[in-house]
Amino acid sequence: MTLLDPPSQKTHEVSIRFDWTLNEIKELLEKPLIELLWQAQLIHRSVNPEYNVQLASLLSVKTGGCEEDCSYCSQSIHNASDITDQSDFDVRGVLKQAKTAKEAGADRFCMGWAWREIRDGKPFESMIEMVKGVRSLGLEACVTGGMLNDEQAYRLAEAGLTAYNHNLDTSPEYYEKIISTRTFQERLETLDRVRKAGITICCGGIIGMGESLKDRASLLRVLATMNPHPESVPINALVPVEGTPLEDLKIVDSTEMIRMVATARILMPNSRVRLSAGREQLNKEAQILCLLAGADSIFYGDSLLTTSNPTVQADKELLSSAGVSVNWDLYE
Ligand code: SAM
Ligand code: DTB
Ligand code: SF4
Repeated sequence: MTLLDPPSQKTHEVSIRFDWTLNEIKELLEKPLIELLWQAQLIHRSVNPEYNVQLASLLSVKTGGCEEDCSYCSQSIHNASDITDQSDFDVRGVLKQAKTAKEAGADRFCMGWAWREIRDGKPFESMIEMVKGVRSLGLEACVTGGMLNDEQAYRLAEAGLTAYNHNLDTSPEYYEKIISTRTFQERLETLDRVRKAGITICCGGIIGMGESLKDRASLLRVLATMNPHPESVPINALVPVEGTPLEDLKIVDSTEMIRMVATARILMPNSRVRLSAGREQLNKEAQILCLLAGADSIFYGDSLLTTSNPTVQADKELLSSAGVSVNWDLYE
């Protein structure tokens, strides 16, 4: 081997564990950054040698008017944010947007519904048709719509839903400081129903809501002791929205996002770690460090649900300057 040869693709033996302790996770989060990055990279490079990044597009199908009181959220009726309630259960319109997202390069299409729980009837029937339609375009389909019951989970599975997004958001200990209208346990019960129906789980959280490092470790412990691990783990940085109780919180330091992503990669080697809300607050270099440390997916498209996201053009430049692998040929 010469110095010009590419490094070996398999650099590290990766073991999958479900018995992580709070102290072990805290120690990871507290490591000198350079050490943590190295440990995460060894694993990331081994499980994702081409640094493949999945592009997920996000659409808000039902916006605002939600009964939950999540203190970070612009869509809660308890908050004074400037969001107009809007629902568009027009299946054809949504599928048109999914097709456009696919043409722009996305391979997962996520649909958001600002609900405490999924409602049966016309909206649910349209959700089912949307899922079928997105799948028939050859895209992965993801829905996030609050709590659901067994039957709804089975019907979504039958329609071909790839993943259900249901975040735990923060630690069990800090949870009631952020949300009072539902419990952490209720969140876990929905995740259990999703798993039993055979749908993959997309579950992660938010940092920058005033939680401690121990809370971050505790959230990660709940995720990393699930067996199997959630297939997808979105890591969001709080986007402080005017009119919400968290509007005045300071934007989280970029190294905290890098630490969270790296630790999630170490704990859950085979999960997709999705660099989610708050990317506009990270500069190019910080995002590249996240991609290096373990992020293998981003939300791609000019907006998230009610807030903005880096532009498609900026992301194309970012991904190509990082040199990660995205199958652009499929789309251009
Ligand atoms: N109502 C559903 C639910 O809560 O599961 C689905 C929509 S909800 C907006 C999806 C996720 O977006 C939340 O669980 C939260 O993690 C994230 N989120 C919402 N507002 C955010 C904000 N201002 N900053 C960062 N993440 C946010
Ligand atoms: C997730 O964890 N983040 C996405 C997706 N899952 C649904 C949503 C981010 C929302 C950010 C705030 C907004 O745009 O309203
Ligand atoms: Fe409703 Fe979801 Fe927003 Fe909470 S995060 S207020 S459940 S839309």
